Amino acid sequence: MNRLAKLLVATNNRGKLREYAGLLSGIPFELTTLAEQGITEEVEETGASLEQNAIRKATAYAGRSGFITMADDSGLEVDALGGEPGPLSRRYAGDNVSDKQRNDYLLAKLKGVPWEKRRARFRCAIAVATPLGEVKTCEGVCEGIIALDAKGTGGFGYDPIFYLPELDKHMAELTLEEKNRISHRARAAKKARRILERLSRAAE
Ligand code: ITT
Repeated sequence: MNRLAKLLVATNNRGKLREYAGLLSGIPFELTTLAEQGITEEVEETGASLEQNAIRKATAYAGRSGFITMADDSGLEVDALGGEPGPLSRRYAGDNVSDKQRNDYLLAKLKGVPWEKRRARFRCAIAVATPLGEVKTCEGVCEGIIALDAKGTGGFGYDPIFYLPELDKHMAELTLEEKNRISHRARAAKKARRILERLSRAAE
């Protein structure tokens, strides 16, 4: 039997890695990580959009590793803040702050904003790049509401303050499997799976 080609899942975020291990199960690649490959360089997220940042990360790490590489850039868009923090989601509230501090900052910004004006969405842009520079992208969105306070210990990032009306739960109250059924990343990964299957067939 042929050995499976490797797919580098290029993220330094452990929460994302845990999710991708489930979301990509059964794909025709063996998953590897930046840590496993000993790659420590960070790629700056200087693009104007999530998609541009995902492309920057995927192409840089594919060139560096020699493996087909997948990267995602994700963000939270809050309607009452004109779509902020968006692509700036990681540095919102400043560098080197904890997820909790970022969540507190966002809740403070929305202080006094009534429930019906707290609509928001998570967006995940995935880019899949080959070492030769070919790149494909896809996207997934998950709609919700910024809650009045934080709840739950699952997930990561903004999950504790993101309320899902259909489930009557905050994202951080979901198990990994539940989040992987409905999240922005799950929706994008479903499309990425098709891109990866095509790449695998083309390499046969
Ligand atoms: P990599 O670039 O290494 O993948 P990152 O943590 O920098 O990891 P992003 O730039 O995509 O990832 O994330 C921007 C911010 O959005 C960051 O604060 C994350 O914690 C948050 N975020 C991303 N995905 C999320 C999710 O599924 N749930 C909650 N918050 C999320």
